[in-house]
Amino acid sequence: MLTNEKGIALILTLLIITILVVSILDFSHTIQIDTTMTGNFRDGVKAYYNAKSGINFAIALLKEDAEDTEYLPDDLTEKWAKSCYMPPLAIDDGVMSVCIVDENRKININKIFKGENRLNALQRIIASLLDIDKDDDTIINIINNIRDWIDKNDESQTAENAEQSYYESLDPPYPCKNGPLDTISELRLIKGIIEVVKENEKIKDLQELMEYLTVYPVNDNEAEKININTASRQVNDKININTASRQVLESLCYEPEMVDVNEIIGHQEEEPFEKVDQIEDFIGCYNEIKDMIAIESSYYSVDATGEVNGIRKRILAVLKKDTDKIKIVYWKVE
Ligand SMILES: [Ca+2]
Ligand SMILES: [Ca+2]
Repeated sequence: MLTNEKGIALILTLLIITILVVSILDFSHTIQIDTTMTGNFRDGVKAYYNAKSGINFAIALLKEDAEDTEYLPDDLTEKWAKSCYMPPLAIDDGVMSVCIVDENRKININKIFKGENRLNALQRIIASLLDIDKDDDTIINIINNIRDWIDKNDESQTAENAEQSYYESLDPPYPCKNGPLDTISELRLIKGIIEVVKENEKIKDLQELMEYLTVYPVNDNEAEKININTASRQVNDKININTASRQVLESLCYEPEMVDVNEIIGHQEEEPFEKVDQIEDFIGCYNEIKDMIAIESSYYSVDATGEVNGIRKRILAVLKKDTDKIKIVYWKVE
């Protein structure tokens, strides 16, 4: 009996010890995970703040640019435009990098109803990016579907195009926007576009179009705001000739050859245009498109990354440079 009791006691003791050992091991494992999580979380927070410093840095650069009322053009020789070539900056246990690109160097999808020339420029650049003839049915359909997506009415351009009844019939259904695009990604929702891009040899991802197309300013009233007290800067929805890419410049006239792209790019790098009419000699269709080009920019996209111990955070923002302030109009953390 005594032996049995001793035996049970021993087993109990062993069990308790085993439970204790398992608990301690588990506990120490939990502590280890917690420590790792705390470290990752802490590094993530730090990385986020490093990325945020990048945005603040961009705001400071653009504010400085806005305050220089002696020099109005926005061009590639300016400080903000050099940000993309800067090496990552050491900051708070990690690094920060930032790249500012003006949105006015792109063709605005939302402004296609501001005249034939804007619509034609969009048609030509989409055709050129996809390497399809601009008069091909594929391109005409894309353009008409974009028009129907944006225009307020519910009447499709042709029977091929899409308004509410088409989008309602999809699985899952979603409404036709009947208004301006808020982001370039919204192109995904428009009939036919994603299919054409996927099958395309030249462009495989819609994001590649972001380099050439913009939605800013989204609304017309944003573009027309002028501060008459200082009258120095106007928020504009035009294409900045001082920053526009080769592809955008080539889309301005009926034929790419009508634009002396090499001459304009030479000016962008060495001697930026200080007045719109200085470009007259280099653009064959100048008189037709002079109302859609400018030498200044109002919207800038900023891509800022912060990294701490291998943990990265990225902030994508769009800033609007007004006469007297910089406003954040888009913010996304990745
Ligand atoms: Ca400037
Ligand atoms: Ca519509």
